[in-house]
Amino acid sequence: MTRGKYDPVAITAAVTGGDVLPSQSSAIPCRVEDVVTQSVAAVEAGASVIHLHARDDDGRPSADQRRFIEIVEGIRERVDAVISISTGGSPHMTAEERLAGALVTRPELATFNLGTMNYEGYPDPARWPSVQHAWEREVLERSGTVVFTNTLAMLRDFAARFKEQRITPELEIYDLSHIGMARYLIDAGVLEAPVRVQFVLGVLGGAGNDLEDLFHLHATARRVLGDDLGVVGVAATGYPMQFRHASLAAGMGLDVRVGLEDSLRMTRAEQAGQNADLVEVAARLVTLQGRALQTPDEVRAGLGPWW
Ligand code: KMH
Ligand code: ZN
Repeated sequence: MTRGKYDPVAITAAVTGGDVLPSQSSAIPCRVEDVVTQSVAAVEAGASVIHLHARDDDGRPSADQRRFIEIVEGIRERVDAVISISTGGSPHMTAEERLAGALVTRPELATFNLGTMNYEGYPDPARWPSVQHAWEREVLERSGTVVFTNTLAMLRDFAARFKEQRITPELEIYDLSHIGMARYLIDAGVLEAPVRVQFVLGVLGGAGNDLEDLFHLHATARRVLGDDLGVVGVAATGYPMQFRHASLAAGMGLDVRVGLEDSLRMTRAEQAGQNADLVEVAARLVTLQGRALQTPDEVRAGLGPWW
């Protein structure tokens, strides 16, 4: 799908994630109330999609269905937003744990990860943050051994479960091989086209984080998926690439994702105080380029009757 020069784009706020460690920033929301409050503020700052993971109160990634329900209900009571639940969860979770949140919250969207890969958040011990929680130390010590498992059998199973629940999959594309897998799954009737895609730049184990990496992935997806390529979004990790890719994506008419899941900083020296700070920057980058922000209903209209 190609958008026109002035067509609106959507901003997703990825508010907490499962990879960043709470000790890296006190802004990362962990408790249910904090995730809800930050999500509401992100919507008020211009986000129309909220991408959610859940955490325990001490910040450990959680598959607790009750917490997911409380978060989603809390957001829906206060604002209109498209809900996107992670089924990536954390590479340390089982497949059932990863599916748990999406299956109980009736979200419009859930993430759909396309391949097994190395997935390294903290490869360099010299740069490990000092941590407050024992579980964070365990995560750091597992660095170098982390595999994000997404077998073909899992993909078939996740797709079938999404279909039962009428959840639109958002295909997370970290590298070129994931485009080939998307093509295979469409041809095999596992996924229905047009597929919604998000490029995820800068995960160690996936593609790089340069602007050229986005051009290359996008051109390849257009060639391989053709008319089966639907709405495309971009998520890039770290400062300054989150903002550079947000700007580029908006210029290209692609959706934009920002949030503390992907980057903790406003400048090299300053941490974001909350997700809404990052969304405000993204909204400015979008609107400065002559594009409006899509409303949640405009995003819903683009989901299509696929599932
Ligand atoms: N944490 C991001 C790098 C998911 O949740 O399934 C990728 C992500 C995928 O958001
Ligand atoms: Zn995520």
